[in-house]
Amino acid sequence: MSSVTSSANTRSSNTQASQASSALDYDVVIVGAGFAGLTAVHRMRELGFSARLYEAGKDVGGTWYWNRYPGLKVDIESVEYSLSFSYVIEQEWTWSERYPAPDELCRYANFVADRLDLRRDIQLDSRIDVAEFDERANLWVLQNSQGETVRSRFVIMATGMLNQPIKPSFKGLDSFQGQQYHSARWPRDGVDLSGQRVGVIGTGSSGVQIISTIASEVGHLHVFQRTPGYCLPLRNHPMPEEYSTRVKANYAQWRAAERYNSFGGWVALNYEIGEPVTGSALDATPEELQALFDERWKSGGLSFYNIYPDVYTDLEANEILAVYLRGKIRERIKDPKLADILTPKYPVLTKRLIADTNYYEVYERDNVSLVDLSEHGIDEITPKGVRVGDTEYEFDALVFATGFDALIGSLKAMDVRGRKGITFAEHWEDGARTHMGLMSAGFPNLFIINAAGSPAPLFAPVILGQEQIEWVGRLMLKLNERELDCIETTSKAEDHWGGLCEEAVSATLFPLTESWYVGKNVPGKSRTGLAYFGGMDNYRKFMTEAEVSGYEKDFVLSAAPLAATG
Ligand code: NA7
Repeated sequence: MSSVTSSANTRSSNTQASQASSALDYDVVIVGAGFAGLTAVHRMRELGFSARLYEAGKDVGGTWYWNRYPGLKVDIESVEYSLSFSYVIEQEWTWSERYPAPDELCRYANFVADRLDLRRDIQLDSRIDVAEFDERANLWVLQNSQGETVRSRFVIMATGMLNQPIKPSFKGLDSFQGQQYHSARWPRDGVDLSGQRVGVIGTGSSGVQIISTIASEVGHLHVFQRTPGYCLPLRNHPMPEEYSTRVKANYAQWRAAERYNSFGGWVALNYEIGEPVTGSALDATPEELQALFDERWKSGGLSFYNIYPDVYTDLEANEILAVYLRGKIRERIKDPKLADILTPKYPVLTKRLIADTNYYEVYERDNVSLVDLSEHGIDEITPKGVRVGDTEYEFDALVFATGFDALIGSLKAMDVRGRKGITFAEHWEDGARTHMGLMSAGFPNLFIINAAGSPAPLFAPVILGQEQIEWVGRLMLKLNERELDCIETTSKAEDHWGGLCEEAVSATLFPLTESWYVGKNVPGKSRTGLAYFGGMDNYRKFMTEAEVSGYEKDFVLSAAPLAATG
């Protein structure tokens, strides 16, 4: 184990070109090499902090390193779903498709790591097994899967909001004798499903993309659907050169539009920057509604998120859009009985929209069957397959597209011990507790990116992560300027933030639907403090207020003398 000499070394290293006390001591350890992690390495380096990033995967890319299922496409345009802090990256990288696939996203992450020379501060294939706060030394002591121990003053958890896959605890789950796959942990070398009898459980974004892609390859496919989604065409295709050139020439304008759009993305509407929609759906004329909806339908992807604000808060307004989209779904399904089962009834947008490619058309195939679980769920997984009521469906392979323990799962699964050895699993036992989705009480100098308590579910995580990391960087500089060692939030601040989160989500229609947005996809999971649904503008105000007030409210700053350890 390395020893730490004094706080002064780490405190001043941003002005003295990274004077970490030994090769294994850093101002900041960053966990996770997704877009947020890469951003953090770059930013910390710009500010003069010594940083080391640890990544469990063998390559950079984060979510897109792990998520490799067939047909995966990100449903946000590639020109938007990309990092905006580097002009060089923006100009030198050209996307090949309107919507990126994981391979291209990983190539992009590699390009960023190489072009910005980030690799020398990144350690791949290295999982952080334990992170423990040393209360005597005001330092984090972290152990990685290679058996190394490193000490850092700060920790940035860039571990992603949709990273901890879940499988429902079906009776007999382990008895199945065929192959089992989870959408989020697809074998990197792919799976040959040709001619096989395959069952897919789950029809969220992952299930829909998998089903549409494997239907033509498998012998027979059974789709187990509990709740149908609102699927609308992604309309992916090769990137038009003219569009790419135009965006690059005006990237600052595009980025500003993204940032200040309430959803942080989805600004492209038929390849133009769309204006945010204001006013009420209830005040619009039928002609205005039709024109707006048709324009979005033609544009594809998730452009329907840019809609009258009251669609999110008022059932009557919501129903106007829901009726339109249900009609579009029914137009795509020939069999009216099938259309009944595949058409969603819940308020639109309260579960994530699904951008599909020929999904409903798949059900015209003779080798695809839909099993409706809305009245009667799966009773058990058997050695041969899946039993629903009296029917046993036999499979060679089962695909679980059953989602994630969103927003809190990654940190709860890690052995991160704050003050008094308390872990996130313990601290968040009854629900997520954060202040502004950035810090948790009892975890000093540890920052959480794009996770619990933040607006991440409804705002582009790439942009949010960047803004959070910039906020954290400025905070670290301020601590140094004021010769302080430590910042932490309080239980009272967490209560207050949890209350604000609850107030914001209660003002919307989201709680009416069982989705990961509100934690209802995991039995017993609380929605308290899970995410901030009050809008990015308001979230920014909280971040700014904290900063301009010198972190006096809702944080505790300290300059405790450090005891030498090691
Ligand atoms: P989602 O959107 O959480 O979808 C999970 C799916 O799994 C959904 O259709 C669930 O049905 C279904 N599910 C979960 N448990 C069961 C059980 N017990 N029985 C049957 N079906 C079940 O995860 P995805 O991976 O598709 O997408 C996650 C996000 O990634 C997505 O929103 C985008 O942001 C990208 P339910 O709807 O709960 O009835």
